[in-house]
Amino acid sequence: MRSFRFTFAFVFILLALVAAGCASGPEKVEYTIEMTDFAFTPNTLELKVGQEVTLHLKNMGALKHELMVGHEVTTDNGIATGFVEDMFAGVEPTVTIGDEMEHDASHDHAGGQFMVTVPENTGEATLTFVVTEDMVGEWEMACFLDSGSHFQQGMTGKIVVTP
Ligand SMILES: [Cu+2]
Repeated sequence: MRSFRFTFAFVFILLALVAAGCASGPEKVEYTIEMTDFAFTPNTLELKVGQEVTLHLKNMGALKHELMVGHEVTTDNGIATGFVEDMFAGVEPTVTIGDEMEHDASHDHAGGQFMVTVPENTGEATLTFVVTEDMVGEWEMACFLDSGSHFQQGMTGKIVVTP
């Protein structure tokens, strides 16, 4: 009788462990990035392939700001305009600005690059995406508003993606 109860407890624990293992889908991580005139805080994020990432952007500045993530800055007559390569190429993050789901926030920048624009004075935006293999590497995040002047004043950061 005693050994029966012991076996029952053992099987139960085993089932609980298996259930816990199955329930762990993609790891979910959330970060809040504060935008100010002219910085991202924190200005470095480390992400891993497979993670479901939610970024909360809060604009505490007096000016409108945007977030773009890519490689190699493009310039037009000396003005920084965006990136040659977009970290979100082929990915459609879910974007909410304030309380509203934005359908045209993504990939609407020149060259089809992804960007999110956040209203000034405590405006908020949220984006959610899953980190893909193609994102592995080091990326720059930046705001190119006001003819690239935010970028020039240091509104940049880094996203490091590891396998
Ligand atoms: Cu800006």
